[in-house]
Amino acid sequence: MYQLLSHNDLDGVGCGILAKLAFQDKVKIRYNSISSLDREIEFFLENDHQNTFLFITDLSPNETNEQHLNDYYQATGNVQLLDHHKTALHFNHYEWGRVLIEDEQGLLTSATSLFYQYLVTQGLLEKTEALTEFVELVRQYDTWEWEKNGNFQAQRLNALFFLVSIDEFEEKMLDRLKTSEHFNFDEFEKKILSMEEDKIERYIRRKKRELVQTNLGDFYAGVVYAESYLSELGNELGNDNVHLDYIAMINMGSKKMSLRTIHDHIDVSSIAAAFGGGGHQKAAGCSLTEEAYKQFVLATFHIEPIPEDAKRNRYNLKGSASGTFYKNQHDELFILYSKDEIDWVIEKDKSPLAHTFTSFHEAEWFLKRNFQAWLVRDDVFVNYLMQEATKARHQ
Ligand SMILES: [Mn+2]
Repeated sequence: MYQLLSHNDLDGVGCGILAKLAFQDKVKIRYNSISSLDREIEFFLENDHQNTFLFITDLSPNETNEQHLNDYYQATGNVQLLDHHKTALHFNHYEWGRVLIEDEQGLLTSATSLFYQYLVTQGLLEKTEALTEFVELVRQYDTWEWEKNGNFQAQRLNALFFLVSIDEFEEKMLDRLKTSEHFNFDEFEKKILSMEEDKIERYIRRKKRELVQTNLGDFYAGVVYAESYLSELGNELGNDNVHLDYIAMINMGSKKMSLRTIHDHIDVSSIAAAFGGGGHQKAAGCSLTEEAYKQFVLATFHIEPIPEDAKRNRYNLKGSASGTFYKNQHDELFILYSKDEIDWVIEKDKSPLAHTFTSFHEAEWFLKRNFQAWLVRDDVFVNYLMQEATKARHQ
């Protein structure tokens, strides 16, 4: 017999689907959240399944269970952990641990891609085209490579995963992977997926208006309350607010916090680790501990959301050397311009700041971090210019 303990996200369930294809009814599968895994491991070890081979994928146990699993491995040889999270790298010290973030070709891995490779290499599963395509979609979604590649099939697969129950998803996928030559969505799925995409877009648009900006330690963070579509939301908020180091999405109901960054130089897994959580460099999570609550909720509750930059301007445009207009909540007006296209200047209420910048982006980054200003709409910009012109005429 086999037992698989895996994560309850698409990548974790991808492992479950592979296990069912490889072992059929000889495998028992339990999907877990990060926090429920250790209970499951204890339960497994207490119930003494000496002949059961245990797989753990996409998640890592705590120190106590690490020790107990090693004892179990010494006694039976029946454990294999496969993961791709940076916070799990120490499991490579064990014969039964394999944690790989990047494969031999330099591609980021996912638990599903590692498990697929493992099962095929061990002769437990036969490689097929449909299966390889499915595993690749899961990998691209889990590592966010789909975005770079514009691979919306991967995003759609995850959307479908959230639209149906895990059981239903497993059943649909198993059926397709066993019978189809290639991995595709059917007409009905395409229809509901397009409805779902509209819904996600509306949700994200609403959440964009609720984002608050705060300075925490060395970092500037955007904080928002959210419980759905966290990957898409975190990514869009990050891309819309490149001046923020990371986005913290707080789910008050489950008392959990998800962190996302779009920046290569920020590691949100280390920020999550400070609150007892973990994850990847660009996506991590933790419980909303007392301390996290104080910093991210209590201290930010009074802060007004940052208005978004005006979207449909024709005149007040970013990067224009003659000047781009911004405003903040204290009604201060900022003009960002360059006299020589080399030095960029921020003018605050008509007097230039001492500090100059080497690019528009650097200047805007500084402005947004320190003054929480947003790009004003054309009408504000035009009114200002008209007032100035009137003043000049009367002088
Ligand atoms: Mn994963």
